[in-house]
Amino acid sequence: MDKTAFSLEGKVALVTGASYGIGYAIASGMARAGATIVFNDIKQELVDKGLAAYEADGIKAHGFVCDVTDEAAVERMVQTIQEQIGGIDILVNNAGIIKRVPMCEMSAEQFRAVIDVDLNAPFIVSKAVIPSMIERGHGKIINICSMMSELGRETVSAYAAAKGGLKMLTRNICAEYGGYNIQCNGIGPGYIETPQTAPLRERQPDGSRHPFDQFIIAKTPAARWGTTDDLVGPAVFLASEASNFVNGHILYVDGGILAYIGKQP
Ligand code: NAP
Ligand code: GCO
Repeated sequence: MDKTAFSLEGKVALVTGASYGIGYAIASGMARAGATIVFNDIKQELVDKGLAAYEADGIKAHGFVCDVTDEAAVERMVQTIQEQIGGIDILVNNAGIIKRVPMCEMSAEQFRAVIDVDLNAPFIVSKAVIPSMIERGHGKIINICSMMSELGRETVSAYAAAKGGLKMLTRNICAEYGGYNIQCNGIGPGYIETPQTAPLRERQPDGSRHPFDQFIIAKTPAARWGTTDDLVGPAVFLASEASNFVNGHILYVDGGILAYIGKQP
């Protein structure tokens, strides 16, 4: 292996939902490794906010408004990227939503909305980029999975069903397209400090830590929440030639949560 194996120089990376949070950190890390960054978000304000943030970090990113659940819009975006920026070498399916509602109180419509963004959309976007990856003889797809790809918990039935499904979509893309030199892997973040998890970390009226926050610290051998930066090295590795024989794998980046039964009483 030569020292350029981790470089993303000359590669085009599309990171979905990457105006802020985990997607932003991963895209920025890939830019620092040499990639040209393309991202999308669902609203113009978010794309503008993302573009300003990338610029402030010295990164020239390309932003598109696109709802990843809209197949025709995704196909148009991918076509435009290919014509104006170049073939997509790396796809990160990052855009995601969560609804924390006890299962018996959740409507089928709410359930479907989560499945649509967290599972159907990675299928839609992957399907839009794979033909050109096959044509160009290589491709990297990284699906952002979750602890909930392996574990359940109260109130997140739709999210867990979607992220468990995403783990299997990852393996199926590997199975179906590995022969074309396409590697499809997942990253399973532990509990990461982002706006998505902010409600679980809110301070209590008396100033104490949220009970869920305390629970996560006790359940994580690293005894802390993850940061978006913790995900950058694993993402760059899975996007680079250093991982060319890693396929269909879910890399959990969780400070050890999945290895641990929890703090003894
Ligand atoms: P986030 O802060 O909520 O960011 C997700 C991004 O996706 C937002 O910019 C969001 O836009 C965008 N998005 C939502 N629906 C979309 C759609 N239909 N089309 C295009 N973009 C859309 O979440 P995050 O915490 O950074 O999480 C990113 C990914 O990591 C998600 O897949 C999440 O499930 C996963 N994850 C997060 C954690 C964690 O602890 N934070 C752990 C494991 C996995 P809006 O702001 O408009 O919704
Ligand atoms: C929740 C959280 C999680 C995390 C993450 C864990 O309510 O339990 O939001 O689902 O976001 O996906 O890996």
